[in-house]
Amino acid sequence: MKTIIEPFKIKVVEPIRMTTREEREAILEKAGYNLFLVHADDVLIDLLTDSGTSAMSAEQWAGVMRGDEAYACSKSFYRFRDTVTDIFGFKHVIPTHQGRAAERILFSLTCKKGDVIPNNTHFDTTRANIEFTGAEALDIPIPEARKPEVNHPFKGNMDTKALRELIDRVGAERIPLALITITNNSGGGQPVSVANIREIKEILAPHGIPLYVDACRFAENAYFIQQREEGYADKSVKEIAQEVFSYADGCTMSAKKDALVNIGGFLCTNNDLLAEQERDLLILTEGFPTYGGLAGRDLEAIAQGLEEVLEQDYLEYRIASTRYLGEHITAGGVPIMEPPGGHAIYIDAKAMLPHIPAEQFPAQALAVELYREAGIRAVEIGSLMFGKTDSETGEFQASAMELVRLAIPRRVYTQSHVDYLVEAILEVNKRRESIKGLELTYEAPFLRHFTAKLKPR
Ligand code: P70
Repeated sequence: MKTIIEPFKIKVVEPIRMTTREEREAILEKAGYNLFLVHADDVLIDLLTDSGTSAMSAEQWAGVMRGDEAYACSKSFYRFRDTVTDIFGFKHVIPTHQGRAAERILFSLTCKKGDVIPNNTHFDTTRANIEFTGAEALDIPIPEARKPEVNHPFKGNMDTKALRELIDRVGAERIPLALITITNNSGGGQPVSVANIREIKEILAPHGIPLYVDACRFAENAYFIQQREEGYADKSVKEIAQEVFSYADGCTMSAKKDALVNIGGFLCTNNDLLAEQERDLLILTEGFPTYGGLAGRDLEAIAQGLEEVLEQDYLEYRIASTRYLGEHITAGGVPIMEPPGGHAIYIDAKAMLPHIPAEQFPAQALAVELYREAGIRAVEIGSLMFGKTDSETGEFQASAMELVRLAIPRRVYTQSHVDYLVEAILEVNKRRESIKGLELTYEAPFLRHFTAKLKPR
């Protein structure tokens, strides 16, 4: 059979509700044209994020019932730890309430002012947590990564020449660690190849710089390797993931993505001394090291989710359904970040709305328009998220790209939902020339996109 189907049937359903255009207009105004501030009840199809929005399986819910809620050394912790160790292979596994808690603990112990932390591309909380320590978060993706229209099988790769130059320029002592984000979220959900990760490790090792993986979409990344990288077609995604992690010294993980759960994360390392310091900090702010701010039932659900996410049928369906959305909107003339990514399709708002300058947030304007048209909630990944106004010169620094990310929650929407999305996006594309820009009326000092208020120009 050629048709790729959802490899599950549906046991529990949740209603979704359509609003009228007039209602949505009022909702947008009240929310300051920031979709983070729109009530989920007022959203028909919610593509704000694939984080924490997965549908859990019957086995995961069974795990929730089995969760051992002992404060210390619960049975659920050992199931969680053993599953993580089996796939990720690191010596120490530290549970945290989500990815950014792992980031904060890792960076506050390793980074300081004057340091530089390279990555293919730092995502929002990773960049903010590094900058919060005074260190610099540096993006060095391959040049193709910044050109939406260019096709490349591993567009998430790091520019290894730039990594070598960085070490020569600033010296290894100012680089306490390097990161690689799989898949590259700010850059279109694009995968990183094994060859690239191996080369990064070879560059770092002689300088004693550890490599950490920002691992939240590791299974989708491993599937792309299996499909695209020479020599991996006959390996299982689990074997590929194990190989990827074998080149690293640790990882941060938001379990809200590829562990198919609604909350959770973890931090791993092979460094004994660092692990000890991490556990001390964990006790201070998150919880005892065998639960780290999670309930025993959450640890069970993560362990089960990590096994399910590596199933070949699941990944085949997952990547095909994302690609389906991408192919249908590009066939209708909508420019996207090519090729379609793993967890999301990214519309290239710079190309679609060339009449809106970066300082008027074209991708935010497009995200607002998709909500206005059809009750769809997407997220801006552009100058609202990553742009800055220099506090001294008042000069506006735009983000490299202006993207609208349509993130697909795992196992949640069906093909007819995607057909509805395609219709709505093509409808908005027809009248793209009439879409107007936005201006900021309020912004927080960091991670401004979460709470910003805007108004139409
Ligand atoms: C997303 C969410 C979270 C994330 C990530 C990478 C590569 C770490 C984290 C932090 C964040 C988000 C963005 C827009 C709307 C809603 C949510 N990414 N590293 O959707 O993990 O959230 O568990 O602290 O992508 O991409 P955590």
